[in-house]
Amino acid sequence: MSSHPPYSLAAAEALPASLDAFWMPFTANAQFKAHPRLLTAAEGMYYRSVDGRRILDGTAGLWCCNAGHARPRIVEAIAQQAATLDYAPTFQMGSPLPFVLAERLKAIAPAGLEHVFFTNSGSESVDTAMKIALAYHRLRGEGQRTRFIGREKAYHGVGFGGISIGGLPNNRKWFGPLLAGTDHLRHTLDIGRNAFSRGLPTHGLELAEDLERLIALHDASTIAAVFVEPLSGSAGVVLPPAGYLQRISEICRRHGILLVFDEVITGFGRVGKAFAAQRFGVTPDLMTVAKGLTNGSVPMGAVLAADTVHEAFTHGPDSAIDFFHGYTYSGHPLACAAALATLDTYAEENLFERAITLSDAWEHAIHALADAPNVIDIRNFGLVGAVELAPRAGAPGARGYEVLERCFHEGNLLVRATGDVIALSPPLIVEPEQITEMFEILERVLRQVA
Ligand code: PXG
Ligand code: PLP
Repeated sequence: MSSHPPYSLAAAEALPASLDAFWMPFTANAQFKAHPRLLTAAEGMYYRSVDGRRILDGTAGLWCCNAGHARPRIVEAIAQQAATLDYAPTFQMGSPLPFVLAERLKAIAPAGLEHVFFTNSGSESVDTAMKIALAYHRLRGEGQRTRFIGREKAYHGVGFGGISIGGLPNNRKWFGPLLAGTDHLRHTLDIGRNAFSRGLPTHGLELAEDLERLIALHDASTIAAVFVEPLSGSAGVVLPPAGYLQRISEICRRHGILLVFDEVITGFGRVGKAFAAQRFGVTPDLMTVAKGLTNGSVPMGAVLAADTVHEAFTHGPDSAIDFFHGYTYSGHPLACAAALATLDTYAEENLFERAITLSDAWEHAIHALADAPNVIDIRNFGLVGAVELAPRAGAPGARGYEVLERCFHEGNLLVRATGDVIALSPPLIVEPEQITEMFEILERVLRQVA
């Protein structure tokens, strides 16, 4: 007999006997386990903590619960689907829901993005998009196009491909030589010229010309694809200067280079349209998504591919496998059910528009923190915001972390801290009064933190 009790809801709501064995991702494990922050339940805009407090969710979990928590349609869809078809293979087999979901995604995607490859996360979506790009060029007789261009400060997940094109030094330096043949555009964060911009920064369009420099260096004929986040979240919210994405797109087109938008954070209403591509009026060749696809409820990601890209894969005999790639859980029935119910919820409640409807209130509330202690920049776009703090001398990140801790324990507010940048990205169901409340709490905390 095991001394471990069976699963029960009570176990999911109680402080575990030991925190030892779970090796937590992207976490200072020792620090966390000495002072844990455990969430045990969630509904709407609020989490509940293990000590019974109601915590206002300022971050939609990790940028994923765009419709808020425990939404009835989604809960019901997952439960019904689990009891009906728990799993079905998608290699040389199928089940209905991935086909239905792919059509739904095509219907809300930018025109031309007509084919959907399912993954289980943003990281897998990025890996998948890189492989589609390489195979696409090879199928068209341009197999020498193997180079990928990413960007400084970019986050493209944690696979070897994603960290190779990514631009966060801590995520790269531990892991050896990475994927060969990558290069990086300069990032677009320029606090010197753009501090406290409301919405997109006006300075920095010329940074798009950095792509011409890399093309001149490597020659276009060696470059498979350029990956960019329309706005980067993980790096501490870095916005594209006005016109920048259009310019990157023009340069890619002119040189036969595929443009990939990594919309893992920006997808599903975060910036006021289904996808940032639509908000910015730029259509990429490939788009990676995850997170908000299922409202965070069941892991799932996808790559949306332009018909022009997919078409290159269709010339073999009918009996030939067209793409040697896939995951055991590509198109998992539970994830598909969750995604379909999520898209229903987004549509019924017009949630994609709310990031525009609420953006004046959001912008006003976040910029009211400009005079709080140590604030050196404030950035906002859609329902995304960041308050950047000056680092403490010799202790980068310490001030940001203290703000996160105090917001959680004293303010009952969940925020993200990336170094000394406090990021907010609430569920799109947020009410104007909750926006006001969030920034009142944050301001109070900022005034307490030296
Ligand atoms: N691309 C982008 C643009 C992302 O933001 C990924 C890929 C990877 O997705 P997965 O599902 O493999 O984690 C992401 C994920 C943060 C934070 O604090 C951001 C992410 C994940 C965790 C934390 O900003 N983004
Ligand atoms: N490792 C082994 C030994 C496997 O058999 C498989 C899949 O069959 C994998 C890894 C890949 O797992 P997944 O398809 O969940 O990514």
